[in-house]
Amino acid sequence: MSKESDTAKATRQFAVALAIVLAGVAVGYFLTRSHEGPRPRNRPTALGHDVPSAPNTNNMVWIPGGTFWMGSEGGNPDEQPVHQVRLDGFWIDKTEVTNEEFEKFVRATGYVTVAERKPDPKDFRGVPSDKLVPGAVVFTPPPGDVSLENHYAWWQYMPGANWRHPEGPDTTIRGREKHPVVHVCWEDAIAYAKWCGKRLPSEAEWEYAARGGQDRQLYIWGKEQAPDGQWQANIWQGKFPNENTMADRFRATAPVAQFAPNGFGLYDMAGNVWEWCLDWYRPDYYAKSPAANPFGPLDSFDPNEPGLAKRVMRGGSYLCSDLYCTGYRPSARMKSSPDTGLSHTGFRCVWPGPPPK
Ligand SMILES: [Ca+2]
Ligand SMILES: [Ca+2]
Repeated sequence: MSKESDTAKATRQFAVALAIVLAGVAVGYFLTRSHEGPRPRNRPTALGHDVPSAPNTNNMVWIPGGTFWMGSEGGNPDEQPVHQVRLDGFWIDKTEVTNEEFEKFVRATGYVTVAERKPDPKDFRGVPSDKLVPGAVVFTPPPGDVSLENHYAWWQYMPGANWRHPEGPDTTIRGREKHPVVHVCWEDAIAYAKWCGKRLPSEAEWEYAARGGQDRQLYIWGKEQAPDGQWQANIWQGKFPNENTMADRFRATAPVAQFAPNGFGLYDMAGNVWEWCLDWYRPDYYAKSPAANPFGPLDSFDPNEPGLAKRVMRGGSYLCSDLYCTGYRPSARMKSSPDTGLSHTGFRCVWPGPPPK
């Protein structure tokens, strides 16, 4: 499956390293693989936070409890085994959290996202402090064809990029108020969710909600990718990563809710931006998952980067090309380091009941 976000933390570290290389300090590529270093990143921790008090449910949908088949027989190994999961009912946001909504949170609390903070020297030992500048990793299409094996060819660390300035200091979210907020890491998403009395969805809740009552379907809208030639989600058409035909009308993020909702009335459960889930990521979890209300394993393991703990992300993004990534399938799993925000990653929240009167 996609390596689009698989190495998100590596990308961030690589990008910082790149800035340093450019400054003449030859630490280069080594940093991208030095995760086993100083940081105790793989510790089990509590799931998140307390069950919230009643939030505003105006922009939420009640998902009745039930059972569904989680995973995909035809998908990647980490989507198997397909197993039946039973869930209690819950409320979930109809859309991804928008810039406008996130701005309300920041105005009310003064919260500063991780991408806006100076990187902690403890995480980047050997790097001169003056080279550790706040910033974020931005999708930057290369001018020509590149190997799809080399994701560094299209991710670039941009000093000054963050949720307010998605493509760098000279860019703005003005005019993008209804777009999903991006460059928010898992920790930022948790802070937002707490503030509004919600939490992040478990991975099982997310997949159940995404399927919209259409059990065991390849896409959230059914079996066909583009029925009657109509794209059903904001993904990528054309030759990734340097040719974007925009057949779905959108080059990058789209305002939320530009495509038909799924069977539960939820928008952009496929594409637009990846969405953080509560769970730690392990590729073998489905073989051990409890049958009812699973909340993921107690620790994380990614065989590609064993020293780096990762949380689950779901749903794919505007960068999902069929050449490279089919992460917009409802069963597809992705993972990233919880302190990494990216220009194609956001979130939505849930609230575990009670049901509407
Ligand atoms: Ca698109
Ligand atoms: Ca999405």
